[in-house]
Amino acid sequence: MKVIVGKDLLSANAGQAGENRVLFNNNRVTVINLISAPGSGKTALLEKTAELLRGKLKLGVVVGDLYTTRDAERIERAGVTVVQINTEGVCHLTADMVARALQEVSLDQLNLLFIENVGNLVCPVSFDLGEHAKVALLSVTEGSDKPAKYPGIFREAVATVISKVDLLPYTDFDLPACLEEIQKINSDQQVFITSARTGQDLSHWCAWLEQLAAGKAKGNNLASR
Ligand SMILES: Nc1nc2c(ncn2[C@@H]2O[C@H](COP(=O)(O)OP(=O)(O)O)[C@@H](O)[C@H]2O)c(=O)[nH]1
Ligand SMILES: [Mg+2]
Repeated sequence: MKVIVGKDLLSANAGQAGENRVLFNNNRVTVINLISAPGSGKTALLEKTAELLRGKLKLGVVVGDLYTTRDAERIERAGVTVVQINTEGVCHLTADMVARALQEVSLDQLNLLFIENVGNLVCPVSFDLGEHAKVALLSVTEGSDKPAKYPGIFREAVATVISKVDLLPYTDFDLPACLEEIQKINSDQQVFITSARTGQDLSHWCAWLEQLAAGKAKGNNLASR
């Protein structure tokens, strides 16, 4: 009997991730793996980002979801090329799933590709998809203790987007404590304090994306380009 242990799965994934990265680099497209808990506002952020970057960067999105195509339909309405991956219950995207989705994308037409990972703060962190940068997103309705409880994603991310700050007055989210915790885990990252509802800080977020796409902001794997 052949037993496949987690380590084998991860090394097979790393091989495909490397191939994805070569493809991204050859097409000069910068790729972000967006990771957060379900419902924290990934799709809402991408809808707004697509509006704000229209005419500035050519954007594409690969959306991972367990079953539905609802997010892809929302992002498509914002006028962006979208490919949906249904993982059929798997709690994270793999490099192989992304490679198949890429067959549907004209990478040479894009400057920036977002991969909206499956809503989960743990599993997606272990699976390199070939991206140049991981971005974490945390909404104020989730509680300010989440960076301390799930440090993996905040350690890996080059930027953290704190979302739904329009809801701050209705929560017990301790923003200074949360920022301090993120700083303790990874002092070398950008933090954006945003609302997709009011547009707060989205201009800074989009300016940073433009810099990242131009190779002027730091990514996890941009040096390899
Ligand atoms: N008030 C408020 N609601 C938001 C914001 N961003 C997202 N939402 C809402 O939060 C819910 C989940 O958002 P969605 O983008 O689907 O989250 P995802 O599962 O991470 O992609 C939706 O009802 C959104 O309208 C925000 O900045 N402020
Ligand atoms: Mg979504």
